[in-house]
Amino acid sequence: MLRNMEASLTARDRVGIQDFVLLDAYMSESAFLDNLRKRFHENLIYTYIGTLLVSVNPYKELNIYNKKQMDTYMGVNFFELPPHIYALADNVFRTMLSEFNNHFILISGESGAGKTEASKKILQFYAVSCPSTKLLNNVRDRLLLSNPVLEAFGNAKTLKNDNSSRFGKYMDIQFDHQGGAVGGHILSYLLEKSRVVHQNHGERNFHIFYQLVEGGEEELLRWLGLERNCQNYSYLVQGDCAKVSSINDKSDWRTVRGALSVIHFSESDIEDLFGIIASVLHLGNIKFEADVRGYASLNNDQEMHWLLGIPTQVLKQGLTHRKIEAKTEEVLSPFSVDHAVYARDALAKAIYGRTFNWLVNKINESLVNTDFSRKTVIGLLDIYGFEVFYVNSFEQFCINYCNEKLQQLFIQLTLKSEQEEYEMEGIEWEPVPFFNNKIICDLVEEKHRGMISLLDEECLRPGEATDLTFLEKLEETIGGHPHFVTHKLADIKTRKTLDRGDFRLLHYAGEVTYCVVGFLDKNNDLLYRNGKEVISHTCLRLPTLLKVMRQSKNAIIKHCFPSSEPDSKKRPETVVTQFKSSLVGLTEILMSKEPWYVRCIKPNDAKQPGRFDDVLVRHQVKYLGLMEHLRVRRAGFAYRRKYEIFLQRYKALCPDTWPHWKGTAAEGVRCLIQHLGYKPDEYKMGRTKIFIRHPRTLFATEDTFQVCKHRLATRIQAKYKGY
Ligand code: AD9
Ligand code: MG
Repeated sequence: MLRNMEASLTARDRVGIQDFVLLDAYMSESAFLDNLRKRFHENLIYTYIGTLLVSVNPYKELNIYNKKQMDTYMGVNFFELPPHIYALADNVFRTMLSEFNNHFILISGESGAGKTEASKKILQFYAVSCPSTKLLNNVRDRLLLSNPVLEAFGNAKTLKNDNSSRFGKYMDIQFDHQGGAVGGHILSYLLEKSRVVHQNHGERNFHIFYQLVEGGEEELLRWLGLERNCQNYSYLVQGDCAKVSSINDKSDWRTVRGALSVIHFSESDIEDLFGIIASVLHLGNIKFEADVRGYASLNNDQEMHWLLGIPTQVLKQGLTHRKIEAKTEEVLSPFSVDHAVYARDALAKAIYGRTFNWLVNKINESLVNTDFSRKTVIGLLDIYGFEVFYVNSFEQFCINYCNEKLQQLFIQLTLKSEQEEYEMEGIEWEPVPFFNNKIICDLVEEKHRGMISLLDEECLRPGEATDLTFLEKLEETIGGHPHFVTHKLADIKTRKTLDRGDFRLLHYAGEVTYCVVGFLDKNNDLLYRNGKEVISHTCLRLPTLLKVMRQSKNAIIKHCFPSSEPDSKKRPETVVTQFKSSLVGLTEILMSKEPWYVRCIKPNDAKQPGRFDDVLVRHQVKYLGLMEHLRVRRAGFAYRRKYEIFLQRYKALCPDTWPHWKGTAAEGVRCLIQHLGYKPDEYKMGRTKIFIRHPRTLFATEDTFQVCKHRLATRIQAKYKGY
């Protein structure tokens, strides 16, 4: 027995422990990091903190995601096998089936940490592990194939991640009472539309553009008037990296093209869809020059004739003029070159953004479940991670605000559930203090004084407000807030200076400096322009273009620009306010379900395998709240198990409970632990569970169990040798 224990201790030394709750020095961040590093170098990328799964991106293919592994994890108790994303997926699934309630898995971590990959692995696991019939298989295939399609249209190469999600995604998988996947529904959040017309150096536009140009069939490209060369398209080359070694646009095109057919896109849908993608590329190539009066005129209308089936003259006019309604007539007022470029880009973004929403709806139609019997769901939340770039803009502000909200939810739910469990089980405990990021959420979203309200207010001051007046307003109203910094107080608050047009937020995950340029414009969106150059928003709204789009022969465009849409009278909600409301909706969805967590960690910034950057990882461990989570798990009792499960596993260790215990499970457990010699302060008996204070106690029991199992197996082998 001693030798066995020694062997298991040596193994533990090498590969670390698989559940942080069992870590002796659980208060020490260094010990936490040591364990994570040890495991990472052994290709053990998963570690638990109780039922929370920590995952470190290996940046290389590991042979741990296959059918054999899935089979291994199917139906096995959570802690009985090494940590794995499949174990979590299986546990959620079985809990859902046995308790017949709804669950969600929140996958979080910064950009490139592995959230999207994790969500795909979970989906794949369900696709294989769920019961299968012809009907169910159809749903399964559509669920799986919605992924490459959405990634093609919603993901892009950024400096942080070659396949970065540029939209948030929440997917419900619906199960019948036998666990068959019968349907699904996807909610998408705030696509980063500005990428359509502008990419920073080293970044790309959305994958689909490159896939079409690189992989599209000759005939298709000819029909779309496209050449097989990304360099020819202005919207594809701004980041100067159309080709990326880790991305194969050609084969991705084939996958997407095949997937669209499976998800029930008709041939005419597909034609219309790629007509739109091509038209955005052509739109980007339209150049303007100043005519003799200084007004914009198209210097090249070669591409115009086919664009979305809109008469050339109408489109040309829409891009270079706005109609002003006078008392009795409409007057055409010409644009400057600058404004025409703006109108062109605004149109490209609007077309792409609306088409993306159409795509999500279309996928949802194919996932609709027609069986109205009661279902349970598992929701998967894979949303853009916390981002800090060299220059951070409105998009990063929204993304990081979203991450603040999710962190807040995590805090509420982990504290809440822990507290509730002790309460329900009738056990006393001492709450652990957390850094509560509510203060930052409030700073952003508080009514009247919050940043969102202030931004919206500025967007309502046509002709007067600019990005800089917005910044001034922030300074005036929230300048004294401990998490907000502008150049005036930068030296004092963060000991780092700031440019005049910047502000800094001290997020829960670290400091981010935002450049205020473009905030008003991006927040207004919807073919508006903010009046930075002395012109008011109202006169720069582009209702003319909306009307132009309604003349399109393309069915998707017709759908996306309906004639019922208000074009001038009612002002639509701003982007950030819409986003805020959608996050409120998301929080409500999540709060009504049982939570599970995958916390993803990025081991290095170079996207390289085998590199574990201590400083970078330590920072993530800190802001993901992993130490606090661990402390909460350990504060009261490190382990808790249902009496039935505990008894089932360890009953062989006591002659009174083996092989069958006649009384209740709780009585059986009491008898068992008395036999094992647990001291009274080492455990507590709750209403349905046993709570064990120190992991060492459980460890010892587990080791004894292993020895006993080994002895039993040897005895059985010896017995049957003679046969
Ligand atoms: V972002 O917020 O969308 O920018 P994610 O989603 O967190 O980000 P993603 O899942 O896209 O990151 O992972 C980034 C890259 O890391 C992937 O493209 C893979 O190349 C790599 N990766 C991530 N997880 C794994 C894994 N479990 N095994 C192998 C992985 N490679
Ligand atoms: Mg992602």
